[in-house]
Amino acid sequence: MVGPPSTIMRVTTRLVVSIVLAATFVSAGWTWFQARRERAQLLNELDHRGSLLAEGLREAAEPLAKRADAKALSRLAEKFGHRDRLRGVSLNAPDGTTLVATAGLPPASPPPRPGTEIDCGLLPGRTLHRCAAALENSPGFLAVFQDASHVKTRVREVWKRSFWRLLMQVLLIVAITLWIVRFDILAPIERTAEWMRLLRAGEGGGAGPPVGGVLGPLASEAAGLAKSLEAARSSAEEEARLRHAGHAQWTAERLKEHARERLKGRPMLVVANREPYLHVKHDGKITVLRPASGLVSGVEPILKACGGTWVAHGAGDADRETVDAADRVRVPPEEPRYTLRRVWLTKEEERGYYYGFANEGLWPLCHIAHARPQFREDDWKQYHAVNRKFADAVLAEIEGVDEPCVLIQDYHFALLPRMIKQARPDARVSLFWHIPWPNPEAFGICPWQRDILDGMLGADVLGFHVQYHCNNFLETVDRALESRIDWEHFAVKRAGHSTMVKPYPISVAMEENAGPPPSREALLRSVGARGEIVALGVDRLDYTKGIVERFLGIERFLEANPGYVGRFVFVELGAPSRTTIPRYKDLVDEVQREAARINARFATKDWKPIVLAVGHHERAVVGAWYRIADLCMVTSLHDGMNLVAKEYVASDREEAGVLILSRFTGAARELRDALIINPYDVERVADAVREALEMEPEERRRRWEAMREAVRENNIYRWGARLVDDLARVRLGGAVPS
Ligand code: ADQ
Repeated sequence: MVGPPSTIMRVTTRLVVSIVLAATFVSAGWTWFQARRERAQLLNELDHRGSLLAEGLREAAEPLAKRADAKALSRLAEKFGHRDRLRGVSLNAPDGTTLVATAGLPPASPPPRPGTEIDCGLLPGRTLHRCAAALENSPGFLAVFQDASHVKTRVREVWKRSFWRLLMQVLLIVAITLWIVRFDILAPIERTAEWMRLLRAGEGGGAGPPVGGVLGPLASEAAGLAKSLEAARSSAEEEARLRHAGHAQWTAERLKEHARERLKGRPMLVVANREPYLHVKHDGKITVLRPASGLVSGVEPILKACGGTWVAHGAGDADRETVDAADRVRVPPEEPRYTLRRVWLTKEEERGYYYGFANEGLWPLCHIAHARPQFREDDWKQYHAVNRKFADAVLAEIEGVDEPCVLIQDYHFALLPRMIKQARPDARVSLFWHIPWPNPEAFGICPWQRDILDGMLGADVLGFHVQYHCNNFLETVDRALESRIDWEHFAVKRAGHSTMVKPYPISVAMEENAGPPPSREALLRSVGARGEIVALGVDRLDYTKGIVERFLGIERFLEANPGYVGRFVFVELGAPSRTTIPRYKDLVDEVQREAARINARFATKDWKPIVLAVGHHERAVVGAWYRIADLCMVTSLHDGMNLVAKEYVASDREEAGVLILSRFTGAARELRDALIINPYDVERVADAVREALEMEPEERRRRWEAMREAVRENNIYRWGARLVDDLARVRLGGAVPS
């Protein structure tokens, strides 16, 4: 236990003394006021009663003055003044000398003040109250005396009552203050100190400090601090482990350091259609969504290290409510390190630029998946206009920044590199193309191919996932534009400006120490699936992902291997995507129709072979499925890289899993120990499923470890580091591309 800190006790004492002083001051003031009121009221009563008596006695007593008949005066006084407080009556000469008086009265009494008919008041220094009334037919005056000792007593009582009340209040205040300090401040501080001690010793801390209430805000800050500390510690441990193992593996920390050193602290600017944090409304509250994206995990560490800005389309329904006047918001929300600058698009712009030219034009153009690209003049205009809009936002953000670094992402922004470079020749600009690049004949059908190539060649560094896509790009440029291709260094020289074209295979981070494995039964139950062998598919519902081809392979597998009916289940986590485009809507129907047809063929009373779980699942849920699936199937017809394949391999599983992987993915070039298939070859897909399920455990383990080693070596942080390196190496000062 930690002893009560003396500072807190000092503060508490000060607090108590201040409260007591304040209470005493207020109470004394109030009592003084009450005592005065009480005294005035009692004197008033005496005045009133004395005046009545003096009035009543004056006429009858006047003759007694001449006779000096004290006895008669006493009788008279008793008759009139049979009252509690009456002490006596006197008749006095004009100078105050008593002529005749009842017993026990002073020998003289001051004459009434001139101008008063009946003069009442306390006699100075006495506990006597006197009312004097001038006689009517002779000089002199009549005085009525009353006992006023009760006035003092009552006033004293008021003060005494007040004192006891104050004392009770003070005791209560002290007790309550001590109670609050002890249980609401000292106890949580003691618990937090103990929690911090354990944290420091590396023995706990995970759940955050065990306090709430008034210290709640402090607690959540401490929890954030603890999280950072733990992350730093585990990263340092990881570094130490790798150093010990002689590895030079890339980690988020290492990438941060590397970026800081290579970019010499220059801020970085990332442009992507997708934002790293979306603000959305959920149950009337604004929450933050982090999209599952390889791009975000690769680029964010660089921004966290160097600071800078991420420019993206603000697509969350509460995005506008969370930005400042310049459309900026600091992120990550829990520990702001860089700025997210949101660009707003109208419905027409989104339709033309995003759904139209990017996803109905460029997407099918670059993927060989037998979907006809749609090229509409209007879409192209919107694409151009939105690229201009983003260029303006980027230029505003880098104004005044010396040699800024701009990392542009994907096929949504083919025109952006040139727009930026023309306005800012001193900027280092890269464009990373996340999807494949087809051969020159295929790309040549695009009516605006020259504008697109020209826009892209504004970049200093141009990246694709694999060398094959780089080669296709260089050949396309060779055919379509006047330029010089340097095949030795993979660069395009045009009008004095050079663009380096290189492969940067994107990747994921390895999942380490993910905790106890999830419950297989609970996961299967959550989607209404049954089966002792689980195969998994995770995709955006996109026609390039070969989902229907996968189903056909499963159908053939069950046909050829009936022993697996009732035992094997395939679960597809399919996220609806671009659903306003007819081809995508048709695909959802087709996928559902095919699953229903195959299920109808093989289903038993309580089992079916294909379970569709359509929806965008939480990252943690997808991760849990990776950990329990015996087999993961990636059957893309064409795919730049495919991160699902790598995510499965990177997952923290107890048992080795098997990956079936399309040869038309970029990932197939690295994960050579997967079962590589051609998704159009239904027989081979079916064979691969059987081969996966019947593979010798040793072989399975060997392949699994080899694939993990490949992902560990080439992880997402390495991807980011290589991009940063090449951007930092760019020699500025060449001719400005015009
Ligand atoms: P995508 O075509 O989106 O990416 P992919 O690389 O497989 O394809 O990445 C998909 C991501 O979305 C993965 O992180 C996956 O976990 C997640 N995801 C898929 N289905 C999901 C679901 N139902 N619920 C939740 N999350 C889901 C493009 C290119 C790829 C390239 C990447 C990165 O088409 O070739 O690999 O960019 O460069």
